[in-house]
Amino acid sequence: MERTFIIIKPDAVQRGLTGEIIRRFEQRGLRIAGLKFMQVERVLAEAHYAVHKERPFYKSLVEYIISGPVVAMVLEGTNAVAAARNTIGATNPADATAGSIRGDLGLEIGRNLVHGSDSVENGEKEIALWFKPQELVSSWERSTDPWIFERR
Ligand code: IDP
Ligand code: MG
Repeated sequence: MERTFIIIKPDAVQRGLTGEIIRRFEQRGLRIAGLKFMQVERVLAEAHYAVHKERPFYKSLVEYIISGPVVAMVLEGTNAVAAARNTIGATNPADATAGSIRGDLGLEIGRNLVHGSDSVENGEKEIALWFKPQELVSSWERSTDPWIFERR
């Protein structure tokens, strides 16, 4: 089962949107495999966003992610990476379509509410960075699974 890594960022937590955002992923059919509420340490934020190190927004991005607690999540399901990215919407909420999390709940790129992995490979790397193996409940049997995943 494909897995993806999600962060409910500090702005979303502060705005009381944690439940609303989890609801959208659950209703999409994605299954929770890991979930924790945490204050992110600077070293972890820097490692997570290392690919953006040379970008002008890197410093403010790290400050944003450590500015308050976040919810870190692992979701699994068919095409979990692409499904979650579509549910999240475009990076800039100004460009995100209505119906997506960013399109419905945000206005600015620097306050875009959620992170979602951009590939299966990066997803696995991010999961390993953020979660210990024993913190994950992978491939558990959800009673609705046969109504969401067609097994052929
Ligand atoms: P993504 O979150 O949609 O994958 P990335 O390009 O990976 O977008 O950028 C990571 C994060 O960096 C974005 O979610 C956003 O919070 C922030 N970011 C990206 N581009 C800009 C920018 O031009 N200005 C300010 N923040 C940005
Ligand atoms: Mg990204």
